[in-house]
Formats: sequence, C-alpha cells, structure tokens
Amino acid sequence: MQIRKDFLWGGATAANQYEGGYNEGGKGLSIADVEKGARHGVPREIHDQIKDGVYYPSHVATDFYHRYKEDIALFAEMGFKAYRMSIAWTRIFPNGDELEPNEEGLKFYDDVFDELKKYNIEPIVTLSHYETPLHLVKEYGSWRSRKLVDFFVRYCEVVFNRYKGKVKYWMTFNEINATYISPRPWHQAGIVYQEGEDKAKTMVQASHHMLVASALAVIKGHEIDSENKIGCMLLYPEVYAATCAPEDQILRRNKMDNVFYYGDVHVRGYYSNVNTAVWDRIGAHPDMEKEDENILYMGKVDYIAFSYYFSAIEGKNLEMAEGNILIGGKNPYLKVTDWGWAIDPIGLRTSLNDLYDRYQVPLMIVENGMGAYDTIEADGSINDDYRIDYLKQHIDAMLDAIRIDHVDLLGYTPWGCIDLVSAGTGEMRKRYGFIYVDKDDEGKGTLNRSKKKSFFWYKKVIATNGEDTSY
Ligand code: BGP
Repeated sequence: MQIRKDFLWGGATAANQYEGGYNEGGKGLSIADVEKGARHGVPREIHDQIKDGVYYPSHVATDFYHRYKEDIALFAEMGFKAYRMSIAWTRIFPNGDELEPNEEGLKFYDDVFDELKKYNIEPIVTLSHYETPLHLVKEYGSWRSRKLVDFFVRYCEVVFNRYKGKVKYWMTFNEINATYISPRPWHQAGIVYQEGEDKAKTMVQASHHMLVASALAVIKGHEIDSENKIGCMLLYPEVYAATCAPEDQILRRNKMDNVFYYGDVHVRGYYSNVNTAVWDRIGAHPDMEKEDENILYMGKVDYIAFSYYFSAIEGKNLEMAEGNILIGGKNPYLKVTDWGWAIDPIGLRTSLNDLYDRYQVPLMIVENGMGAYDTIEADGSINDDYRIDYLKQHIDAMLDAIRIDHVDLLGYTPWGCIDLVSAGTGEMRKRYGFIYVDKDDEGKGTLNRSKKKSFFWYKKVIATNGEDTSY
C-alpha cells in the first residue's frame, strides 16, 4: 500500500502550552493558568488562584496569541498540510458555565483559521487539551459533576457552528486516558483527589461524564456539518511483557486496559468486557442515566488520533523507568531521552498495527517527538541531529506500517513543532520544535523565532511525501 497523496503532514501544539495571552481578549482562567513551572523530577504545584510573585508558564507560553501570523508563515514554509491546535475553552466561555460565548475569543480563532486557509493548511482542532475552565473545577468539582457534560456540549455546539466550513477535523479530549493512568489526573480532568475520596469511583465517574460528553459532541458535530470528522485522542504507549513468563503477559494486557477502556467506548460505542472487567478489578463502576447507552452508541468517533512517545514494559519486579504520566519498567534494549523516555520507533509500528487491528477505523498520529536540550552555536545555528534522528526513525516505522502492514493512516503531526511549555514539568528547556523560541525557564527571553536544522529536514520529508527521510 502507498501513503495517501493527501497525507496530512504537519505539527501539533495546544493552547495552554503555546498560546499565552492568558488574560487577554476576555479569556478566563483554565487549570493550566494556576500551575506553577517546575523542573525535571520536581512535581508541578497547583494553586487555586494566581499568587503574586509566582511564575506560571502558560501565561505567556510562547505567545502564539500575538505571533500567529509569523508562526503560521513558518509552518507554511515547512510545507505543512495540516496543523493540530486546540481551542482554549476559556476563550470561548471564560468561566465555562455562561450561556453566551465571548465574541472576542471566537474572533481570535476565526483569524487563525483564516490565516491557515491562506496557505491551504488544514486545521485539526482539539476541543479540550488540558485546559478545563478553573471556575468549573472550583464550583462543580470538575468532571466529577454531570453538569460539565452540558457545559462542554454547549461550547462544542458554539464552535462547530461558528467554524463550519473552516474546520473539518476535530478531536474531543486530548489523551482522555490520562484520567485513568495519571496518579493525579489534573491535566486531563481537572481533578486532584481529596483526602478520603474513593479514587476509583471518581475516576470511572469522571471518565463516564467525559465519554458521554464526547459522544454528544460527535452527534452534534455531525448534525451541524456532515463533512465533520470527529475523532477521539488516546495516549498510546506500547507496553511489552517484561519476560516471556505468561504471568507477565497478563500484567501487560491489564496495563493496556488504560487505552482500551476509552478506545472501546469511543469507537465501538459501548462499554465492553474490558470496561466491566476493570470495574470488577478496581471495585467501582459509574452511575449512568438511562439515555447514556444510546448516546454512547450514536456518538461513535470517525477516527482515532493518538500520541506516541515511548514504550514501557510490565511485569513482576521491575526496575522503574521515567515517563510523564505512565510509569513502566526499564527496557534494556532501548536508549532513553534526556528525560528518561525510551526511544522505540518499532513500538510505533506495533501501536499502529494493534490499534488498527482492533478498531478498523482510520488513524492519525497527532503527537510524537523527543524533548531535548538545544544548544545555540556561535553563528546562531541549532544543529539538532538527535531530534532529526528520532523523528526519522519514527517516520520510517510509520511508513512501514502503511506500506508493509497496510494500516490506514491519515496524517502525522509531531508534537511541539515550535518550542512550547512542557506539560509534564512546565519547563522551556525541554524542547520539541523545528522552530526555536528564545525563552528560558524563568520566562525571560525575546520570544524571537529561529529555524533549527530539523526545520529544513522536515521540509524535505514533506515535499517528498515521505519518500526521502535521509539527512
Ligand atoms: C502529551 C501531551 C502534550 C505534550 C506531550 C509531551 O502527553 O498531550 O500536551 O506536552 O505529552 O509531554 P511533555 O510536555 O511533558 O514533555
């Protein structure tokens, strides 16, 4: 099989890590706006309001809000066919529970989509990427509450109507399964477990509300524009059994439930045996309304988008490795990044196969990449061969999955195509971009943009539709 002629090559960002302008244009506070910057290995602190003298990396981030024209021109120069971004919910509904949207926020994304259109870049839009309105967290307990379903669907309806004809590809919740696996599902669901709280119950209930909200959004999105393609978004780390002991294989299977728990409902439209088995195992199941079964069935997604950064291993007596939210064992066959993430391009090929075999719907890789330290040479150049090497290996593996294994893949948008704030640590020094942004971990810098070596390499990859990945 060949790669699609209209393959969506591009890059990915999210408003909370890139956009900045946190209090401009009528925007309200999101959960990201009260999360302090930190360092590798130091957990990020979450505040319930903005505190004086504290540096919050999302507030300016890397300033897409003011520089979107310059940045989109750079994306176009690389030849992007697509650009994955998110709409900040709090630009549209500053508190989340208003009845009327904020016109200035809507106008901002109109301008962004018009700018993309100038260069024929297809927007791929995440509706909620780690940026739940803070007011909904404080007032309603976030996704613990069924009320969020209505607030989210109202927001989706507004943006589907407003951007009809401008945006075709949508995703509901970024890495929805982060709610399941994170020890602190703040980013995804806006939840910090309270002392004495039944965590398992909260996790399945919040997840249920999000799954129902996602299904309702899909139903509305299809009603508003039958051209809309609405996907889910899963965090997919390939997991291997640590040994060939059959018990390790069962542990591996159980570990993958974190993905299939959500994938099954999103794609098949019902709670499967995976879900009911998980409920038994953790001793909790969600309360449901009688219409939910039908909603989930009617709101099946059109495609699966997923992020892939690393693989992990599962088994008894593991030596633990680092991951941003998925902790697994160290794999002796793999090298790791400076942040301890195992580099495993073949794992991407396996992931593509496993997802496609199981679900038989088109796939999109909407995040992949390597966070690394970059050095600026005396002449201003940035020779990021390590990044090129990582991406080349992953693109080659992706092409094998298409050409050899016949997986139906819509596109590839590597993460942080321009430097932005790390979700896991809040750092700037953990860089993913083809485009460098002059900003440090204290928030200092000119915010000027410059092209790294990888910029020119990726441009060639896109221009040849993946035929030439050499460097
Ligand atoms: C994913 C998130 C992104 C992004 C990426 C890299 O889990 O969807 O928002 O940040 O991870 O992680 P980090 O920023 O911690 O390096």
